[in-house]
Amino acid sequence: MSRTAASLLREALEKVGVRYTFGIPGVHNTEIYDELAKSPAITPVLVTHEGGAAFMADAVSRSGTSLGTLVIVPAAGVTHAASGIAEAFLDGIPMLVIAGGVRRDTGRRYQLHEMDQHALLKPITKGTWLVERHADVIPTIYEAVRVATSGEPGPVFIEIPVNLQLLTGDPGVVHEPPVHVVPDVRASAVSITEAARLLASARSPGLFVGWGAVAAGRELVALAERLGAPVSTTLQGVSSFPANHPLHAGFCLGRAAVPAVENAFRDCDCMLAAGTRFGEIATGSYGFEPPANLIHVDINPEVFDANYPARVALEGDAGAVLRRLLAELPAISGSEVRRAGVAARIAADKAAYLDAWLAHDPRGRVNPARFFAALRARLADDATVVVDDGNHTFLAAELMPIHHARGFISPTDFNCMGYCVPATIGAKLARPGAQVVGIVGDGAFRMTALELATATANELGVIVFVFNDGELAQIAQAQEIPYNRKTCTVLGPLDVAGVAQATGAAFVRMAGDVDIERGLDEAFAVAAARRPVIVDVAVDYSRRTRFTEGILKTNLERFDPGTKARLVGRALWRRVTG
Ligand SMILES: Cc1ncc(C[n+]2csc(CCOP(=O)(O)OP(=O)(O)O)c2C)c(N)n1
Ligand SMILES: [Mg+2]
Repeated sequence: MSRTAASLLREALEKVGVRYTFGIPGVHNTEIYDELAKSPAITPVLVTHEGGAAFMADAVSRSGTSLGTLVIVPAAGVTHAASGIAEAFLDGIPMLVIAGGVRRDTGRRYQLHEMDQHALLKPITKGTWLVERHADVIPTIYEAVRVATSGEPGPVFIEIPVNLQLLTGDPGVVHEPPVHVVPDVRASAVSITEAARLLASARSPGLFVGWGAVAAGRELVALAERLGAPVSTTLQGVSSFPANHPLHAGFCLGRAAVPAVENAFRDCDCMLAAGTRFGEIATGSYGFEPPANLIHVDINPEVFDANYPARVALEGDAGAVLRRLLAELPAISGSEVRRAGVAARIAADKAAYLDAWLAHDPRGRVNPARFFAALRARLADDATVVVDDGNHTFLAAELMPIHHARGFISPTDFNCMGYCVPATIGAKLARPGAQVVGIVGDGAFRMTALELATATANELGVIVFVFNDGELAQIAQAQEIPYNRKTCTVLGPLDVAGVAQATGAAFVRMAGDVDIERGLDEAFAVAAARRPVIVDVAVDYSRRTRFTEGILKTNLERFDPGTKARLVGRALWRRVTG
């Protein structure tokens, strides 16, 4: 029977398990929306801006419950969504991007929304497809989903011209989605044995884990315990190892690391890194040197030796490789004693770091450490914390313990401000029964705050904590010493309560430490009643994160002596002249 491409698309999306689509209808996709309205399995979510749609879809995928999907108009919808697509691309997040396309059957030029979408999206997707026949709709979606979810995941793009959506055609034979059997370990047995030998003979082994190992929590815990090794995480991988495990040392490595990591890894002579590319953020601007005995586990072989040479590179799915490694690992004498010593030192260092933060005077404002401690106490272990990009991100990474895999979602390597509010909405849709909170800087909040109207419309009880310091702090702090002036990083006033009123969210103000408990009481009560709430947190940013201090030092030292002298000279001169 002849069918439209819109109905074929709906069937394909249902068969691959899509639960939500995000986007805005236009003349090039209303046939698809009309089909989605009939679907018992898929809810099409109307957003405020396609950029928000892409961040929502990204967060759905990161939550691990279904594949984040966009249904958007060509050209303008695609360019609006591009930031979120690129974030997913650089962070290795699967995403299905479906746009309508201009008619290919009229011979007309200069149609509405006519542009080469494939050229635009090529560098920020794993693949793009233009569907040219009805019979290709379902197989194309299956193939695109395979590409998006295999190897290092990423976004894919499919354009379905509007004439195919409107007109019927031969659907071909409709199959179920194929099951792809991919070897999950490509590393050789010899290299796995070698890695096990290196780890077993190390005096001070350490684990460094990224988002690529987020599904390998059980194996990582087993390995850390067998070795008695401390564990550090990347920013994106904050949730890849439970922070309430005694061997969890904390965030980052080298100069930008928290003290517990700094001490635990000081004498590290063999590092196993899993699911990280050693990117700029992960390494605090490359501010650390791994030991010569570096064992690198990743599903993407391109990352090996890219920034740091690996003694042993193990290609494959992190969980599968680690299971093989555990099977090869001999009994290690003395690892019990090492484990107790490492854990004791980590506990002491974490307590001292927290105490130093709590002792810091927030000058009548909210002490970030006190805020995170109170928030942690309110959250269940399986809660999701979504952040944006800014100083608040690194405060959260250093001070907010995350207990659950996928419980920390951050826009990392594309580092796109504006991510948090829509991603919080996506994460809540993905896991409606879980607590989902966003933490966002006041600068990033302005970019996408109106998306909270989407939360209100969908009765989503999300809490968005706006860390309101009046500045683009992460950049302003970096300007302070070298420039001694804050060009374009001091924000004009914003009536956050007005934003709440405009979007239908509730509003809570937290002006100082004394308001923290009451503010959280109010916010969680509103969220439980399925209404979004904005909490305006008058945060104190006068104490720097270890991350910011570390990267500033690392970057300054990297300059050649002449440049260093010029920059230091300029800073000193400005300090004298004002
Ligand atoms: C789209 C985009 N524009 C600019 C930047 C550069 N940038 C990184 S962090 C930051 C400051 C963010 O300010 P805010 O949201 O207030 O967070 P805070 O640092 O104050 O916590 C800026 C401007 C970026 N990462 N993304
Ligand atoms: Mg700010």
